Order: sequence, then C-alpha cells, then structure tokens
Amino acid sequence: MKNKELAHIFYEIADYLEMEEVAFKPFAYQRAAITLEALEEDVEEIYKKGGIEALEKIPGVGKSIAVKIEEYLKTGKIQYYEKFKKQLPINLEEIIAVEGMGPKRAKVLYQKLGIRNLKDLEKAAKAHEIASLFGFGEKTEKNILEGIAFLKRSKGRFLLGEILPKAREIEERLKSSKEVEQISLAGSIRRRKETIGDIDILAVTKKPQKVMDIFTSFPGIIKIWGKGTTKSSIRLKEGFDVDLRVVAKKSYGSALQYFTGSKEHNIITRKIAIEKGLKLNEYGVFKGRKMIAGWSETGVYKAIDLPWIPPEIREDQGEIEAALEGKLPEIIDYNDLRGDLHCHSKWDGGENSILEMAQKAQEIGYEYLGISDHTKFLRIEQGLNEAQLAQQKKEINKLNESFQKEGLRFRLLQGAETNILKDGSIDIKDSALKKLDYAIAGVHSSFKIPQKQMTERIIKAMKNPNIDIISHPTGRLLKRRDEYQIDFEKILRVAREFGVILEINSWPERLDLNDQKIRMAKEAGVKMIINTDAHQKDQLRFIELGIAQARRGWAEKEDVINTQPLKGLLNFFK
Ligand code: DGT
Ligand code: CA
Ligand code: CA
Repeated sequence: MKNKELAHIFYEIADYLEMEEVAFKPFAYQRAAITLEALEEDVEEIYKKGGIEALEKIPGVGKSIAVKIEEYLKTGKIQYYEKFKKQLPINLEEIIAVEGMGPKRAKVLYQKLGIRNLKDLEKAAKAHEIASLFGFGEKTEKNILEGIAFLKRSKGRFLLGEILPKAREIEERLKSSKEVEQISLAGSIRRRKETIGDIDILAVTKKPQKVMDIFTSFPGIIKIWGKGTTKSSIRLKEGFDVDLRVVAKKSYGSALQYFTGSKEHNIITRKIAIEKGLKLNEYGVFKGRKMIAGWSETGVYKAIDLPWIPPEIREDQGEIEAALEGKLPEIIDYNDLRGDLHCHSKWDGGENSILEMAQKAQEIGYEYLGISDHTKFLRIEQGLNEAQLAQQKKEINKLNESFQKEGLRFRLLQGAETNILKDGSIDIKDSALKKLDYAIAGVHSSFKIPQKQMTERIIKAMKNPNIDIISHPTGRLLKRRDEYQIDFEKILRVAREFGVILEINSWPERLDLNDQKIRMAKEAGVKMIINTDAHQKDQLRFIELGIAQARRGWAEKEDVINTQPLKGLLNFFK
C-alpha cells in the first residue's frame, strides 16, 4: 500500500511550501497527507478502478494533487517534490523532528550556517552559533539541545500506531500463502507497547524454505540481514526490521510464549518451572526428557499452574504474583467501548462533517459519539466561540432527531475541547459550558511552566463544576516531547474528590495517560475515558491503540466510563 509513502511526501511538500512562505498551499498538501495517512482503502486500488477522477473524489485531493499521485504510482517519483529536495539539500524530516524546529527555521539555519542534518544542528547549538541569529536566541538554542537529547533517547524505536498496520499487512500476506499453517505476531508488537524496536513474527509451516523465500522477496525490502530456514530478518524501506521465525507445530505455544516476552516476564516463568522440577524454553515444557506442554500457549501457562496472561501485561509488573494469587485483573476488552467522546468536526477545521463522523461511528457499532471541537483560544485550529457552540448545538439536535426517526439507537453528544489557560481559567464562559452535554479541558499552551504552577493550573480547571474530562493529561508526545511537569498524585486526589475523568488519548503520538499512570489512576479510584482525538473519520479506528494502552495499565471495564451505555454515561456528567 502506497498511502503512507504518499502522505509522507505530501507532508514534506507542505513543509517546503511553508518554507517558501506560500499562502494556503501548504495547508492543502497537509490535508491531502492527513487523509491519505488514515485512508483505509489502498490508493493504488482506487486509481486502478477509477483513474484520476476517482483520486479526485478522495477528500482533500484536488486536481493538481491527483496528478501527482498518478505520477508517483506510475514512476515512483514526483518531480515537483524532487525539485524542492534539490533546491534545499537538507534532511528536513530529521531537523524538524526536533521540538520547536519548523521548516522556516530549518531554511534559515541552512542558509546562514549550512546546517543540513541533525548532527550539524547539534554541533552548531553546542558551539552557540544559533543563539545570535535573528529570531532565535539563547532559549531557542537551549530548547534545540533538549529536543535533540530527547530524540536520541527514543531513536530506533517506532510508534505502535505507525508500525501495527504494516505488521498486520505482512502477517496477512504470509497467512495467505497455503504453506503457512499457523502464524502470529510476537514480541513487543504483540504486547502492544507504545513504541516498537522491531516486528517479530512466528509461523508454523512444513515448507520453511518456501515461506522464507516469500518473506525475503516482499516488496519494499531494503536489506536482508539474514536468511535461514528457522529465522530470517529484513529491513523495510520505512526503516524498521522484521524477524520471522519458523517453529515446529508441537512447539508453537511455547515459542509464542517465549518470543512474545517480555524478557523479564519470561525469566520469572522459567524460574517457576524450575521450582516445579520442570524445564521451560522455546521448544516446550519438559519433565525430564518428556515434553508435557508446548503446542498451545495456554497449555504452557497451565503446565506451570498459571492462568493464561494477556500479552499486554507481560512486563514483570506484578502480573505473575497476581496470577499466582488468582487476582489477575479482568482487563478491558477490545470490544467493550460504546462510544468516543473526543473527536473534531469540520466546525474547527477537522476533515469531516458531524454527520460523516456520526455515520462512521454507527458503522463501527457505537451507541454514541461526542463532538468536541476546539474552542476559541486555539485560533489556528479555528476554535469555536460561545455563539458558534450554540449554533452547532442546533445542527446536532437536528441530526439526533433524524436518527431517531430512522429508528437508530445512536446519539450524538455535544462537548467541546476547551483550553486551560495559563492561569487555570477556561477559555469559554460557564454559561456556555453548562449547555453542553459534557466539557473537556486540556492544556494546549505554556507547557514549560514549573511543576507547582502547572499542577495548580490543571487543578483549578478540574474544580470548575462544568469540566468533566481532562484530555491528554500529561501532554507528552512520543519521540518528540516529554510530559509537562505535574504532581500526578495530587491531580488524582482532586480528580477523585471532584469526580473528574482523566482521558486515555489514543492518538499514536500521545497514548496519554501512559500505562503506569493508568494503573495509578485505577488504584486511586479515578475514572478514565478512552478517546481518539480524531480529526477525520478514519482516525476513529485509533481507538484500539488507546484500548491497548488501557490494558497495559491493567484498566478494567468499570474503570473506563465509555464502556457504559448512554444513560450510565450521562449520569457521570451530572
Ligand atoms: P522491541 O523489539 O525492542 O520492541 O522488544 P521485544 O520485546 O520485541 O524484543 P526482541 O525483539 O529483542 O525479542 C523478542 C522477544 O524474544 C522478547 O520479547 C523475548 C524474547 N527474547 C529475546 N531475547 C531473549 C533473551 O535473551 N532471553 C529471553 N528470555 N527472552 C528473549
Ligand atoms: Ca521486537
Ligand atoms: Ca526481534
């Protein structure tokens, strides 16, 4: 599927155009990129079926972008993009990955200091060559160094949301071969960790040679690290590695248990086996020379007197102790949610109308969907003011009436994602907040204030009786920005006391709260909600990433309010 590659190119074109200070156009390319990135259908299929006209029907894709998609599908290149790259021979992606660096700044730094890549940037910042440039200053220079240090810490790891679709594609491709009898993802991707080092896949086949041939001739391979009959490793052009292991059918369960990890979890399961006079490894569970388990994973756990443990919590964070005591949590299931309360519509610059968002939600099988557009403080996001919220309410009421007439068991709710200003006040009047079905508040500015001030700021918002939910409570962006400084225990106490719900945001870069904080919230008796923050209807499917995170944080169904039917949910907001 070339959707992602095209999205990547269009993002870069948008960056180049922004650099040239071209009006509007960057936005058009960005829109196209966002759509393509989330599009479920294969753009190549769309083109094959309906040609350039069909491409133009993709939201956000106009004539000139459609032509470029066609050019890419036919030639593998887009001249317009190649020209930009030639004019400005820098590693733009690498440089703007640094928090606070944008395309315009990258251009200035190239012109004034010849900075082409991250290494140059770091060298210049360390030599204090940047601070003196017009429009930069010492603070920026310091931020650049901090940003680089942060990037280095997350180097070589990929976002789950970016890698999971690809992993599934590979799995499906192998599965469709009749030689493959059994197959599963393993390693950190099966545990749904928020970032992934490499993809591990396990398969059973009678013809390992043939399966490895298929695997090592996948399109998009840029390197074959190794090829054998039990293990092969490749690198894909997206930059990540995939390991495929072939195991014997009778060892499939134990191999799956072994290669799912985590390593720390496995050390303990192996120890338990030894204490029982058994041996546990990737080939099976053995009593002396006799194999007593191995073909199924459940059987492996059972052989050492443990219940099957969901992969998401195999991190040696107390799961084995809990299992031994029969106190393993019944973690939330991927099918438990009845709706999503954090999504954006066309009203605040999102991609789809409220109706389109609602239809997608119905398709997913939700009972409700909450529209929570940005509010006025965020001008670039076209945030809504009080009057617009009132107007929007009318549209939502009308849609609900029509759903009712059609006999659909589905309701739209109106919320808003308001801004917690620096002093803790909300950018929308209480009188307007009262009229909403619920209100979300989030920090979208002044991230770098001291811990005490940030904590007080959020607490003040939580104490506003009209605020129900705090969105992405720690503000971190994976591989980009650390959490802002807060006293989380204090926030939990206030959330508990005032009945405020903390969000588990499913956006691939956010996954905020993280696993540890989810567990803390659960233990403190604080309710959570899993939302997507979708700005586009296809992004509603990010929800599985948030659910995975909730599972990793041991959250159970009752800890998460959008597992409730509509009535129960609305009770929380009263
Ligand atoms: P990643 O790829 O860094 O996101 O993390 P994993 O957990 O996928 O790690 P990876 O790919 O190195 O290995 C996959 C699994 O194989 C790992 O979760 C557990 C198992 N494994 C690998 N090496 C060892 C080892 O030395 N000892 C044990 N017990 N298990 C190992
Ligand atoms: Ca791995
Ligand atoms: Ca691996």
